[in-house]
Amino acid sequence: MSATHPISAPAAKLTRSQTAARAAYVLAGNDRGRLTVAAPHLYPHMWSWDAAFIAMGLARVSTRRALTELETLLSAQWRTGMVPHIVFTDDETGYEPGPRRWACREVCPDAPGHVATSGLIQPPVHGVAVRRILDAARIAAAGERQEVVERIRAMWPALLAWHRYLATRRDPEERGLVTIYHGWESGLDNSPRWDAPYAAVIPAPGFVPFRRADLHALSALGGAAAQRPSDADYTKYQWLVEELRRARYDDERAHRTLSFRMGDVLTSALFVAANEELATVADELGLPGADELIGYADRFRRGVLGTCDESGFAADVDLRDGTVVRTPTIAGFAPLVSGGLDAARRRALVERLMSADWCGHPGFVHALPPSTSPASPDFDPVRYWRGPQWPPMTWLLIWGLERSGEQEAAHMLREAAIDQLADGLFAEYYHPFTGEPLGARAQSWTAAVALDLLAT
Ligand code: 2M8
Repeated sequence: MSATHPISAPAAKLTRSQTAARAAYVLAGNDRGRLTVAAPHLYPHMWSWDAAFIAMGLARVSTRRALTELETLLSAQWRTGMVPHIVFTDDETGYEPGPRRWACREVCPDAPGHVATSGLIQPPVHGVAVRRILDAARIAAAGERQEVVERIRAMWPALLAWHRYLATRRDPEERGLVTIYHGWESGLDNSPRWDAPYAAVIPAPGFVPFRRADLHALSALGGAAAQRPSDADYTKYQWLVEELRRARYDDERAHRTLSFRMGDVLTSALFVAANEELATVADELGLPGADELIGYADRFRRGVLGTCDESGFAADVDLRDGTVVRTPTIAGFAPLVSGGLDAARRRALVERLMSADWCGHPGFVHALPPSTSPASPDFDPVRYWRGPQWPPMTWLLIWGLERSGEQEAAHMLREAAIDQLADGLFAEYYHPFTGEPLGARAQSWTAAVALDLLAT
């Protein structure tokens, strides 16, 4: 096991090549052999969508190591096809909720027996990573490319099973929206998107929340409590885990009993894109399932577009009563990832993204997307997904803009992102008005997107 490399602020902004070198150093420090921990102290395990971003970054260093990341994640896949949101390392790290709290193996026969996992999902960006690893292998030696192709072939059934799981058990009514059972499943944990639905999540009397390890992990940096979700939020997060455990992680039961059941528009858009990316891999390598994947992409694109207002801004749907939940959060830009808007609405949405209500706020240090609009009363510039700028989100929007043919906006965001990352700290998120690093440092997915942005 390699030790985590210490990281402190460099005296001056780094050059591009220095930033890339330091990003690779951070990933190497977080490498535990066959997986990369999401962050050294705060997140000492493998997270599902972090792993996909990490694989994209690693692909710029070693396509072989990048594939190992995805193979480790997929080796923890459930019998249903579900890819869990956390794969726990062997360590007794103190992260909460840890394996004992989830008790997946104990209560659900679909959970893998050889490794402890959580019982939730995260956004399915893995297909995007597979596509990029295959592309990165184009410039590799013939032997390496051959190995990459063979290893993608070997993981193909698991990838298809993952997408089938999402398209069936997480969209049983075929609305084209991925159902999530917990804000954690969205990856945007305490986003204002979930404030209204969380009002219906009421812990049973006598429920005792566990100790918050996150605040302890960040205590050395100061100001942790203001940068993380509140205690009230955390109690609800823990209660929902309890509800899921009581439902024995059974999707059919969860759909009937959980007090949080949302159609997540951003996850759905990412699912569209991942299906399309994987379909191109299927075509290129002669693998089965391309039509099925395109079918899923079409259904979920219709689902995403069905939530949009006249300007193309998307919304989530409360699946318990059908309410459309419209919030000024970054998820509204989902159609820039899924595609499908007509040119006029797409233009309007890009203009909105670059406007003073979003990236173009005159007070921002970097013209990058905040997780919540600064024009919203719910905006909080330091608190996690309620305002700060998150490099992986920036990456997704750059990628989406490039795919939609919006090269100019993509270029502006790319340059601003590279400038933000030249602080060399690879923070989890950044204060939009001061540029200050927030949350964890040496966060793996931040380092990974830096490597990718600097290589292309
Ligand atoms: C954050 O979520 C975890 C729970 O899954 C946590 O706060 O403990 C989110 O930012 C999530 O999107 C991310 O994948 C994870 C690890 O970086 O941390």
